[in-house]
Amino acid sequence: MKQGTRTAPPTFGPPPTVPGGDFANLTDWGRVVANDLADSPKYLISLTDPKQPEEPALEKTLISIRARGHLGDEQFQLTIGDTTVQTFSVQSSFQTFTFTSPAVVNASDIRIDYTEVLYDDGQDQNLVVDFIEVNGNRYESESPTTFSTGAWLNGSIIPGFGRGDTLHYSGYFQYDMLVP
Ligand SMILES: [Ca+2]
Repeated sequence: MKQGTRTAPPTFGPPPTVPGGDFANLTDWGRVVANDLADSPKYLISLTDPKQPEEPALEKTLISIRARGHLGDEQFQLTIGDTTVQTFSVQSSFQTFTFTSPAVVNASDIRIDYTEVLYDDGQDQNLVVDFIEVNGNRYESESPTTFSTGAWLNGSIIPGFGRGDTLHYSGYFQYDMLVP
């Protein structure tokens, strides 16, 4: 079967400028213009907030512990919240032990745990913690805001505040506590 005459594909030339001229392609031309406008950067609408939230600053906490043992073979654990983060071995003279937490830590979240206490044939292990520092702020173990559970005081071991800087029995120091 003989095919009919093909229509040439439309070409989009300049718009007609002469009234009464050939408007055959005006509709196509108008669509081209509309598409061009839509693609124009000045018509692009960003759906994202240009004010991106700032990256939170990296916070970390430097914790220092000044401690020694009576025998020099004692150990203690640094506990933050309810997580033991590191075990330290002390000597018989004071040393400063440090731990850097990648998070913000309040002094009251810090506990110095002393759990493995030996008393054998007069070999009396005791842990002495002079103080801790949290980002440079010092908290004394003997402070009335320090709670401890393993200090021998006045003939007995009773948990309480400001009971010295030595743990004679298994227990802990917790700092910067609200005194009831
Ligand atoms: Ca002290």
